[in-house]
Amino acid sequence: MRIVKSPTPDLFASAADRGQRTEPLAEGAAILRAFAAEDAAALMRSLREILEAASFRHMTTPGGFRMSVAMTNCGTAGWVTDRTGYRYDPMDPLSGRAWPPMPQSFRRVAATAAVAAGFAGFEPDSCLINRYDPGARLSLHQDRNERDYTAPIVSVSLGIAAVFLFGGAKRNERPKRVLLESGDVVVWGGPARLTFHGVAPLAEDNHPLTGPHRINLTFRKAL
Ligand code: MD3
Ligand code: FE
Repeated sequence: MRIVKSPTPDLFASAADRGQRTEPLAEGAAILRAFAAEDAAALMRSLREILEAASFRHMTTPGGFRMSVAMTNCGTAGWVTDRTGYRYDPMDPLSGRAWPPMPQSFRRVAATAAVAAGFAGFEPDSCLINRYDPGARLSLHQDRNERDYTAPIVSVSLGIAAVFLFGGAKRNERPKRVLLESGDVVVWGGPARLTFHGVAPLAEDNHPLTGPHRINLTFRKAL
């Protein structure tokens, strides 16, 4: 086969041509290794602006427990939990104002990752931003507060690596453990959309981008 050099290789080359490492996890779920590595610093700059309007806070579960993961949101609606339950709320309960808009840098990484994983046309209206401090964890759960399960969820990991727990359709299935490093992107859709998942307690470490923290962005079509 004759190799013809394209004038704009990065824009039109397939993920495989760009050297993208894609690891299938299950039907409908894939890890795009280092997909967001080059965007990581720009994503963190955008995050700092979001935090000026909507800072990280530890929310309370309906059962009354303080979550070890600190959270905030951007976009048309944000995921929140309090004693009354879980929901997507157009208003930040802490400020009484709308959540900050989703930055262009966030939109672009979510849309391009979705395309790379086979989900064209993904337009998230919500981004839940999780901050893990040393020891913070997320127990096995399903994401089921979104209106439409046909849209995928795109997750971007930044900073300290964490062990992601990937379970099955039922809570009692023993989860697979997968290390997610800074810049890794995971896309979940189709038959994997409602799988149980969680994050093991974060190790004490230091990362040039985030210091002692892990940041995770999850892009959702909530409304
Ligand atoms: C698999 N966050 O915010 S992201 C969450 O790393 C959440 O902060 C984790 O679970 C984190 O709800 C994992 C990856 C992820 C997100 C949603 C999923 C995996 C998923 C929904 C269904 C199946
Ligand atoms: Fe989740």
